Amino acid sequence: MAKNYKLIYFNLRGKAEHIRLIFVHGNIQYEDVRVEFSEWPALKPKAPFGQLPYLEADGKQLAQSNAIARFVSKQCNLMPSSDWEQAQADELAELFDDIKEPTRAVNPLREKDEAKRKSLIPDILATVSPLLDKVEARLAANPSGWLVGNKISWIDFLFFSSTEYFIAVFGKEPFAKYTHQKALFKKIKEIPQIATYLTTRKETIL
Ligand SMILES: N[C@@H](CCC(=O)N[C@@H](CS)C(=O)NCC(=O)O)C(=O)O
Repeated sequence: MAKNYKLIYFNLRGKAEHIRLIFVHGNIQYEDVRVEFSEWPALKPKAPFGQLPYLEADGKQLAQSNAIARFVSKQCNLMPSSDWEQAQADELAELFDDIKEPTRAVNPLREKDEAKRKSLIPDILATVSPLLDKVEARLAANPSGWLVGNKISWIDFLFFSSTEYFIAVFGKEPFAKYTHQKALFKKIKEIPQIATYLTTRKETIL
C-alpha cells in the first residue's frame, strides 16, 4: 500500500465522492485536495488526462474515477469476491453512468435557470426511470442487500454517491418506490465511519 494518498478534485461530491467513501470505509488516510474552479486552468495541463479527479499515490498519478476507486478498493478489501462479481460491479458502474448521462441538462451547476431546469425534469426522469428500475430489480434479486455478491464492495459506494446526485437533481419523491435502493442507501449511511464522515464532510450542492 502507498504511504501517501492525495485525491484531487473540485469542491464537489461529483465523481470523487465514492472514492472518498472508500477511503473512509477502509480507514485509509488521504489528503482531500479541493481545487477551486479559478485554480483549474493552471492545474489542468498537469492532470494526467486533463480532468479531475486524479489520485497521487506516493507521487504517482492515476486518473479516471472508477480506476481510482478500484485501485483503492484493492487496498482495503472492497473488491467483489470473484471475477464474475467484479464484472457485475463494472457493468453496474457503466449503468450508473448511463443513468447520469441524460441528467446533464438538469444539472443545477450547468442549468442555473431553476424554472427551466424544473420544466425539463419530467422528461428526463421518464428516460432514466426504466434504468433505475433495473437497479432495483438487481438488488431485489440479491438476498445480501448489497449490489454484488454477499459483501459490501466499491460499487455500493458508487451507488450511494450516484443516488445522492439523483436526489439532488430530482428530489426524493421519485425514489420513494425503490424500497431496496432505499434500504441499501440507509445501510451504507449507518456504517459508523461513514455516518461520522457524512456529518462532518464539506456540504456542497452536488
Ligand atoms: N471519465 C472521467 C471523467 C472526468 C470528468 O469528466 N471530470 C470533469 C469534472 S466531473 C472535469 O475534469 N472537468 C473539467 C475539464 O474537463 O476541464 C472520470 O470518471 O474520472
